[in-house]
Amino acid sequence: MAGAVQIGSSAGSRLKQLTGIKIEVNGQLAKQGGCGASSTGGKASCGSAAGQGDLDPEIWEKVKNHPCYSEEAHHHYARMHVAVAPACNIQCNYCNRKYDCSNESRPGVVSERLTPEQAAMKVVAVASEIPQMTVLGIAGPGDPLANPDKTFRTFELIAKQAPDIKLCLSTNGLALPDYVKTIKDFNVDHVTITINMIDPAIGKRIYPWVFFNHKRYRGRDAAKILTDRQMQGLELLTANKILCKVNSVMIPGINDEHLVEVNRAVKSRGAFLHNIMPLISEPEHGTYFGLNGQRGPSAQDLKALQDKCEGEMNMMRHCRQCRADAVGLLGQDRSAEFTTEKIEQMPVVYNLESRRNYQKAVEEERQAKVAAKRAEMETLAGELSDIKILVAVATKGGGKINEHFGHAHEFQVYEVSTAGAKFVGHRRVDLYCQGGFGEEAALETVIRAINDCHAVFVAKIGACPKDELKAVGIEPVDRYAHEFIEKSVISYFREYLAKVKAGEIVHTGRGDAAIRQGAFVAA
Ligand code: CLF
Ligand code: SF4
Repeated sequence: MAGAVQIGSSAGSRLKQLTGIKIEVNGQLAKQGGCGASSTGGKASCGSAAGQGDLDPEIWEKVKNHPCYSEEAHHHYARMHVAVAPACNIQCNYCNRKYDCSNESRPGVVSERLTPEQAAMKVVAVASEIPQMTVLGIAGPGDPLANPDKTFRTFELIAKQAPDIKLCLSTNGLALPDYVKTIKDFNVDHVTITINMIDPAIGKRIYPWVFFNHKRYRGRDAAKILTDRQMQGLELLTANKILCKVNSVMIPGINDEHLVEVNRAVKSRGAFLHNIMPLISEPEHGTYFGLNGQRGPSAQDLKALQDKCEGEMNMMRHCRQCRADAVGLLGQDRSAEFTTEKIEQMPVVYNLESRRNYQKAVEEERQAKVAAKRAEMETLAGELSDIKILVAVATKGGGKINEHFGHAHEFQVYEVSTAGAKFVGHRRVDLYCQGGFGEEAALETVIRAINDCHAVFVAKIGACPKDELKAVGIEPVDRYAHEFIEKSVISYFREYLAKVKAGEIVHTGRGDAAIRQGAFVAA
């Protein structure tokens, strides 16, 4: 039985090698089991922004510029997906074939399905235009391993034409054990498996059927086959030193409590990162869950579960549930700029040297950001307090507060305490500024989305939204415009703490916030 598989001592030491890294907390190096999780609540990214620490150089090379495997990298580096895999071998109750795979995408039809040749052409065109695009993923719209010929032909072409791009795939895991060797042979360094349960009794409420060995299985039998294959696939990936991230969809009342057990099971089998995502279940998507009133979690529910699972294993909290044809920084989808028709008109010059130079400049900025954060943390040295606050930040990337309130499609959320600043999620919102004036209805959605935050950091904000935010107890902060996020929020927190100590303000907790489901916000 999959749940009873024990990890041997050699696998255990492999796991330690994969996850045993040093991270920086309060300017000091502390040994931690996971990729950045700190028991004090501080957080460094996978491998740490400061450098590789004692992370195996091979692993460091794989994670340092991957926007999904490193929270810190996602501020600077982009990914793209190519939609070459239409078929699927299972049915999830949160998926409607008309839409992108919910495992790796927010709902929204894939604009174009591509042949491997078209996909390779698109990757080269995007890489020429977006030098920070470092990772190519195949994530649907079905399951890449249910479409093996198209998936591996695409990887083959890209490896030849754009050799500096890292290859990534996301699968439901059913076919995975049969393809681990092929994945390794094609130099695919990163694999995501979506694992929502390890108990078939729970699984049968999520998966009505799986198609395996030319036969359709239903109910408990289907879920048992799926979980066994997922665990076997994960163990094989670990044994072959292929980095594996596990995605789980949090479905309140079905697998929410169970995901703690899933976390333990995947951690013990060597998964590098665990990404718990909220269920997307709007009725208009036509999914079984959507049509039957199954709700998704609130922001507080999701954070509480992620916090509970954050032990030795790092939790991914910056996932944007991307489309299967997404392009750009996470949270900034540029796929509409790269349709096949537009690409055919583009002058494509793939210049490896200029890509390297661009990435060198990004590295320098990353180091400057770390130095600024470290210096700010020193000003908190010796402070003792249990107070933790959440703050929302408007950013266009680069780790800076560089977006206007009215232009933000999303806000990044940081938890700040005497242990430092920790990225804990993002909230999609409607654009407030619509054609030069503020949209009142949009402001309400912004407030609902960041209602658990004490402050919102922006590059600029108008007088009207400023007053309305203040009225609901969220402080608009624009004095750190264009500065580094973490340094700024730590500085704000130091002042906040000083005011609490001086009796100028009383610290009170904030309420819950709504996760906007499946939002696609057109500019
Ligand atoms: Fe794509 Fe997934 Fe690779 Fe990233 S996405 S295949 S690991 S390159 Fe990333 Fe998008 Fe979340 Fe996926 S933010 S949905 S975790
Ligand atoms: Fe849909 Fe992906 Fe599930 Fe297949 S694995 S049913 S494509 S969500």
